[in-house]
Amino acid sequence: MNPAAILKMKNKPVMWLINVVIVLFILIIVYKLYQKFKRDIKGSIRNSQIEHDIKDIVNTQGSDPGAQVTSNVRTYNDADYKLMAESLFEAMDGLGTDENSIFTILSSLRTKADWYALVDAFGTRKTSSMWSDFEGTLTKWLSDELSDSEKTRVNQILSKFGIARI
Ligand SMILES: [Ca+2]
Repeated sequence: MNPAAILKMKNKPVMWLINVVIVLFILIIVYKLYQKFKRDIKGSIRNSQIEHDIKDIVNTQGSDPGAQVTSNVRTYNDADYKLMAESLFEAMDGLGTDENSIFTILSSLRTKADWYALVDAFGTRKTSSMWSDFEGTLTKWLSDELSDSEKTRVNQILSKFGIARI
């Protein structure tokens, strides 16, 4: 056997291992992308349901815009804040941002207590994106997702409750 042939045989397991690693790597990427795709589809279905529910909440409970509500009173129930928080998260998590949903939800708040209840319901959330491990409160999420002019708009909405800027 000539030296070149021996070298070739010696290199074979190494090449084989490299190939296995490459194939595994590709499989992991494909699996990750598939998971993300599945999550996005589920998210958008849930999103439209939530949007519908939010409209219901706003329509049924927002029927008396002239009513003067004290700032320390929550004007929604816990399930509503949860739904709003979920909807805000869906609007911000992943690629892009659904600014209109954000403005709609924030505009539906009526008191300072509503805002704090929403912040509580949101808690601290971690992005589901595989490219980032961003984590934060509602305020942190909003200031991360929105442009300067959008932040100004949010601050205008929140300023009527005397809430510090996001
Ligand atoms: Ca986003």
